[in-house]
Amino acid sequence: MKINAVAIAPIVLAAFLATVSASPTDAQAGVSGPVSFFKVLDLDGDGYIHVDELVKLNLSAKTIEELEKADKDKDKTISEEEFNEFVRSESGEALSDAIFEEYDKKDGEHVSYQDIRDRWNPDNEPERKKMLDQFASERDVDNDGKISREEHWLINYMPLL
Ligand SMILES: [Ca+2]
Ligand SMILES: [Ca+2]
Ligand SMILES: [Ca+2]
Repeated sequence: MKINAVAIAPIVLAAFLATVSASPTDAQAGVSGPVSFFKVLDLDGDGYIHVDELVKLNLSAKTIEELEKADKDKDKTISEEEFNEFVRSESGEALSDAIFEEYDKKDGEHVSYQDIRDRWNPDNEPERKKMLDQFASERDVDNDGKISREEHWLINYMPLL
């Protein structure tokens, strides 16, 4: 499915920016945000996405294939810089789609916060659960309690992430 960024961007972007700028106290309270996809995929938090992390997250071959394209210097790891550059390129949409397909979506088009918490937390860590809740709520720009494909994709496009 192709998403027309120009058509949806002004509405979703405005809502997203309102969400982000509405919580200036989060930083002072020690909540580091926003939570990027990179943070979700970098399980051990060392600043690089390694193949063993992708295996642990049980990603599909399709998603791994899309992710490998981000490894520009071919050193078998994806740095945050490589990842960010890639998700904002033309190829970022295909990657976002592949990741979106990782979820078991009940209606085929939306994921719930619970889906996100379950999908990216292989060791069921409480800290990670919190991070994933934040990750989900940052993406739910229309506040309907679920993440649409458009919300899921557009966030990767944000220059501030
Ligand atoms: Ca890592
Ligand atoms: Ca690399
Ligand atoms: Ca939503």
